[in-house]
Amino acid sequence: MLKPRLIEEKMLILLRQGKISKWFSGIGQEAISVGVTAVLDKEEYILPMHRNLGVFTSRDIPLYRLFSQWQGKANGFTKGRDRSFHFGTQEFKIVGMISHLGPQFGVADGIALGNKLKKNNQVCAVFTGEGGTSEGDIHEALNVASVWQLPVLFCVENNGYGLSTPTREQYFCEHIADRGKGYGMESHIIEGNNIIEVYTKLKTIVESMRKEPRPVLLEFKTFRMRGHEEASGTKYVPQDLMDQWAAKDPLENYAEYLRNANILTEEDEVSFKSEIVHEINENLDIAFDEAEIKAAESNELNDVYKEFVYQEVKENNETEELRLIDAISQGLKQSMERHDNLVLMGQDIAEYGGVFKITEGFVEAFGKERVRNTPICESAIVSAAMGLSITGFKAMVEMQFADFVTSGFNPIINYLAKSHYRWNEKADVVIRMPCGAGVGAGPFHSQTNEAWFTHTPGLKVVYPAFPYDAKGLLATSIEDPNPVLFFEHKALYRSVRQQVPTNYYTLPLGKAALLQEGEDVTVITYGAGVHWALDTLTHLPDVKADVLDLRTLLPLDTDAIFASVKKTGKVIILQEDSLFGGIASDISALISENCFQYLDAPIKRVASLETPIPFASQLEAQYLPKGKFKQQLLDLLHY
Ligand SMILES: Cc1ncc(C[n+]2csc(CCOP(=O)(O)OP(=O)(O)O)c2C)c(N)n1
Repeated sequence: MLKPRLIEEKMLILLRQGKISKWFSGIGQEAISVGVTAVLDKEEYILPMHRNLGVFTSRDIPLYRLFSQWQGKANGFTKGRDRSFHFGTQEFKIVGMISHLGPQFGVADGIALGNKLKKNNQVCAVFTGEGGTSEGDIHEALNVASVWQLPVLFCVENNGYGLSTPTREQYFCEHIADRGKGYGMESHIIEGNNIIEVYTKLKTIVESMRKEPRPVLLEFKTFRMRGHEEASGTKYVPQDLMDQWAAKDPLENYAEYLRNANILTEEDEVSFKSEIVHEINENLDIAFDEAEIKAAESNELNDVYKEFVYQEVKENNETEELRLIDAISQGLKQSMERHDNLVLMGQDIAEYGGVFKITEGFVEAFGKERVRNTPICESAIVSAAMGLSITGFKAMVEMQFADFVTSGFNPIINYLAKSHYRWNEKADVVIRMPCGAGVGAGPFHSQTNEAWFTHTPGLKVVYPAFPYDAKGLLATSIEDPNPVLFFEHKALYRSVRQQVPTNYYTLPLGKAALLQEGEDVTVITYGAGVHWALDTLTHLPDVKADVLDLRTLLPLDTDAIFASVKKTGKVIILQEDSLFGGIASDISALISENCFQYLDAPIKRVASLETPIPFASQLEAQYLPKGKFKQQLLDLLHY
């Protein structure tokens, strides 16, 4: 406890000197971080927040590495890409926070699930403040942990304020621990400023959790003695409250206890302090002497994705006719056979087989541990997939409908997509997205929302149009350790058939398919658009078109696009999504920047109306671009 306290005191001085950028203080809360960490084994994961310096020091991270991290230097943990405690390290089994707080609980669920599947009897601990407990992600994760009986120690540090918001404006029950009952979860209130209580209570709880895996909710009563971060101050905190809690300082009280018990002498105290101060100064010198990070674009770009060397697995000669849905199901099944660390999660995917029946029969083949029904909680499940990946599993999450991904948006964008860039940690997760209109399903079961993800570096986006592609691309998406959004068009599930190899085979991501060749015009499309384009062209036998099925949107096969445009000089891009901000716009911009001199006409984009997707079939048909495509194509050819 003394070490984080002395580090903080030093940091407050450096902050005033402008030598570090920001400081979130845990002064007065050290007993919680230190006590929890002391109870866990070093192999057990801890997921701390912004006031848990004691977790990092108790795991014996060399201090110069922490100091470098805070100064944005290379000896830190993020190559200068993220600040303060926003980092993880597999070496020390710490998974640091993202600013959004809540997803940490779901990630802890995933780590605990990994531990449970490995039957290693490990417990993991995750932290949040009482403010964070108001987030939906937290409620979802607590519920999942309870339903799955995951061995997570959920540590809520109730320190009186969330930024300036007092507890009375944050929640309306007496104790946060009372919520345990609602989740069917054991919970305890712990005097967070008393290291002996923290340690002894936790020791009993953790030992019992290792024997009998289950989640436990802990509310640590404590107080935030300084501002939310240093600059914001504590003017809104009544002085008597400050005084009351100052008298409960965990360090002072423990020191006094040790003195009274004749364990700690004055000389000990002096020598402990000087030893630590010496260690701090020595390590600070190392960090200050370290060179500043040099900016190099290629370094940054190279770390967005984990390197993945595509391994071609060849198809055999035996084929069978499959619908798109069967090909996906078969591909997924063969991936389950190939990767015994692959875990599937989704609503109703177990005995029921999923709403589209893609996983029908999977429970019988692979068991309920690997084919997991989830509660309705997309955020916690996506976060749990991240946690599984951290413990060496592969995870596939089935969105019941792609539309519902909005409820899991935060961890996809902020956790999965950014982890490798931030702290070199892969997110070995595939999210399957049954998407698309044309099935009379209205605004919330029809969207094709790939553009929300193609905009986000760190994600891959795959969007096959045929059974053969879908099977091979799904296999590769699962092999790839990076997070992949895998779009499956519902209207194609049962309407498109193809001869598909029966064995497990892979296809490379980032390669478009030239479906037919012609000199007049290039048609660029994907998903249902491919079928609309091919269908339109069968009615225009005189039009000689290159039809390029993109198959993968991120990475995008710009070589194939440019080669075709350079050949034909005319290009039309057909996308099912509404126009503005869709990928057709970016493809158009890329073509105009790279192939302008080859163009014989303006680039055309054809897309859906700028409205939500309507239900009634006449309205939906008007919304979708299929009807407009033919005329737009003819206009382009006559330009
Ligand atoms: C989703 C989200 N909303 C708002 C914030 C801004 N924010 C960061 S920490 C914080 C207060 C957190 O309070 P609490 O969870 O009680 O933890 P404490 O800071 O008191 O330790 C707020 C509002 C954020 N980081 N993320």
